[in-house]
Amino acid sequence: MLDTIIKNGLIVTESGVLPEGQSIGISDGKISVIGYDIPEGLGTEVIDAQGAYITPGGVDSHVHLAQRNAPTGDNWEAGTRSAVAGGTTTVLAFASQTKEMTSLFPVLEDYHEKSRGQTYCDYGFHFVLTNPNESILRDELPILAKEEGITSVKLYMTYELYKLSDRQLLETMLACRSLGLTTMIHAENGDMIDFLIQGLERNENTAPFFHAIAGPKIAEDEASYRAIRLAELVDAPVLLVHVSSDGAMKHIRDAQTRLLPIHAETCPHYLFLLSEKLANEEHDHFHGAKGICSPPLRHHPEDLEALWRGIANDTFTVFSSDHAPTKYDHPQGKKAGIINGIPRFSKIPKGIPGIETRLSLLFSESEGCLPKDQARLSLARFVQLTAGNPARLYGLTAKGAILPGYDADLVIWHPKNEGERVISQTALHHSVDYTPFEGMPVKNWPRLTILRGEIVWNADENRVTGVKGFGKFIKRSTGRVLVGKLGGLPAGMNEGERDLWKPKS
Ligand code: DUC
Ligand code: ZN
Ligand code: ZN
Ligand code: ZN
Repeated sequence: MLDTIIKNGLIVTESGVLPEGQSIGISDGKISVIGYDIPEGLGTEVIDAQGAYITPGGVDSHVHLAQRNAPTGDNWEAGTRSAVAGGTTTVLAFASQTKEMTSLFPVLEDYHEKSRGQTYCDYGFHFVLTNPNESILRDELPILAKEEGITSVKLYMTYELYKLSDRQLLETMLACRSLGLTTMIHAENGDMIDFLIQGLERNENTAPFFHAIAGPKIAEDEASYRAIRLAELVDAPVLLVHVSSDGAMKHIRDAQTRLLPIHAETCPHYLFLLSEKLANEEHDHFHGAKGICSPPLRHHPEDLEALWRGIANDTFTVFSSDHAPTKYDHPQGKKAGIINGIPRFSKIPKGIPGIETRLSLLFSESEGCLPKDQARLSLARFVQLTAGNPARLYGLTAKGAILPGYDADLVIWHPKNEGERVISQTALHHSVDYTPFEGMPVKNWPRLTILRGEIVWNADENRVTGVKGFGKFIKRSTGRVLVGKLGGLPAGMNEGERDLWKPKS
């Protein structure tokens, strides 16, 4: 017997909207049937979607929760509460190694301890590797992948405490490639940025706005190009995270045209916000700290337009929030960047909240809210970017699609025009004290968020109806390469030349 039937909805898949009149039948938390005239049992709960769109629960594959370097940020409870209130049912967050840790297992235990029993949505971890020593690459990663369900890592090319050399990037990418892991890369040239910070500070240009000058597009372009060529040498699939520049996008596009397995992510702030946010306006100029993220917000409307083209033309594989919240009005939050009464942009924690607003912002620009000729993307592309692709790329095999056998993770939107609202901090569910999207109108908002068949957010009641602890840790499979293909030869190498240097397995 079915536990739940959802009727009168327009079901959206990656191939488009299914013909009208079909229902979704759910049993034991899974989608068991999709079709016309599904019979109800005696105890079947019926949900009326009221003619609105139904999309897969959002998969947000880039969020920062309970991070040691963000003491005022969201813990798992607040972050995942905010996630479900915005239609996201699965998040992937970062378990970060610090340089002095020579094994990843204590880090893993620490992240499990902090999250266990604390979440409103399902979740998994990526590992940030800052010290990828031989035993981690050779002995630990295989165990993490096969037994612990951690099938992706993030590597940094900037920040003293995080960045890896090109040599370390190559060795890590190669190890990950042989295990089928996805390598995420934060591509900014750390030396360029440090050099600029030093020069700006020497000239007393230390207000928040100068953060955007210290992280110019050229620093992202250069590192993105380098990351791509490094990946090409070792034939590794990678994903460039939080891409914000048209130059980086062009390198990615060129690589994709050459059928290299180069994936890319962008985030809401790079589509909607400009560096003028940092110059601020409101009452004192330190408010610009609210818009500090890395890479920085860009200067011109054309920068936003370029990224929207990447959304439309498939350059981007996933659309994530990069939810990296830090309280504004707190001495360990953004205000840690005021030193002896003087704002110092380089000391302001980097990152902005956005887990709850991600889906609505993008949905508002889609054919779900706008006529075809005004929309930035189709509904199918919306589903692909926010759920289908991140689920496949990161090995979430039961997530990201409305198909029989998949988890019944769904968003039921408001029927036309009934979901409009203006984004406001007062309505959000994170624990930080602002949203950088304050005052922005959205055309729709999730009316119901459903996780494994349970309603966890109900906008009609204006409350999170899920319970803390219902979210489960997901052991992921290895992900799929979604762009290009493996097995290509690096430019300039002949068949067989790779055998001369490749480790024998
Ligand atoms: N990288 C992220 O992924 N998020 C916030 C800041 C950063 O450098
Ligand atoms: Zn990053
Ligand atoms: Zn103020
Ligand atoms: Zn991030």
